[in-house]
Amino acid sequence: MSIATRHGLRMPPGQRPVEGFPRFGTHLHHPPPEVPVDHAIEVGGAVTVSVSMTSADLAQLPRREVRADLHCVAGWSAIDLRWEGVAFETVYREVIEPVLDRSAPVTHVAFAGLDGHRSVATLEDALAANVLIAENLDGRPLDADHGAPARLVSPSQYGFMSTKHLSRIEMRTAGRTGVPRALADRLLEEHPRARVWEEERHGSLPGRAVRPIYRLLIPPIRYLSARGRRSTPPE
Ligand SMILES: Nc1nc2c(c(=O)[nH]1)N[C@H]1C(S)=C(S)[C@@H](COP(=O)(O)O)O[C@H]1N2
Ligand SMILES: [Mo]
Repeated sequence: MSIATRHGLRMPPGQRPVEGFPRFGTHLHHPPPEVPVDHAIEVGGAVTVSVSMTSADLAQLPRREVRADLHCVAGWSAIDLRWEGVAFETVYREVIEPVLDRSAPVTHVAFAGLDGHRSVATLEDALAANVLIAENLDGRPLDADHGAPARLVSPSQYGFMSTKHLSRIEMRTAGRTGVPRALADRLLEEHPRARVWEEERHGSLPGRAVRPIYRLLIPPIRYLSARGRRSTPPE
């Protein structure tokens, strides 16, 4: 039985399963970034004092495991990944809320990676029970291809929300602002919620309508991310 048949019933609209878990993060088409020895996740934005979280700090918090598929907006899905780390909700309650600047309501959270990738989620979506700051995948520490040393994992949203190599969490009083000007930005305009079961694939066009455009991106992304891989791909 093919994995498409085995998983057909639980696939979100317009998604197809892939074998294994390819590296699809291709920000700026570079190999994965080097992680500084003193790496920490900075918490900034609408906070009264910025906080720096090392892996030792994360280790003090209760752990959570999330078993889920990861759905790239281009249309492929990696099936049955087992992530382990700390729920973002836990980090929010324990670390962020005590220092939150309450002079204006915080509505969004931005997650930035060491490679410059940045995702912006509503605070409500980020606080969903299955959103994790993951440090382990399938029982092993994250490798460079999949976001070492820690990444966001938000399985109910398209993959671009799941920022790898997480280096900064920014509390915000607004979402993404400004109108995209470059043609590429307008073609690939991100939906502010990006929920996979609602097929929120695009900011202003119906998800179904943009499926073929996004699908065209799969071969070039595969090529670029394979070129940038840190580990050797299997033959
Ligand atoms: N830092 C960083 N995070 C990222 C990306 C990236 O390029 N850089 N790509 C995003 C996209 S579009 C997807 S689909 C997933 C893919 O995760 P993977 O590279 O572990 O397969 O990572 C997301 N997180
Ligand atoms: Mo993606």
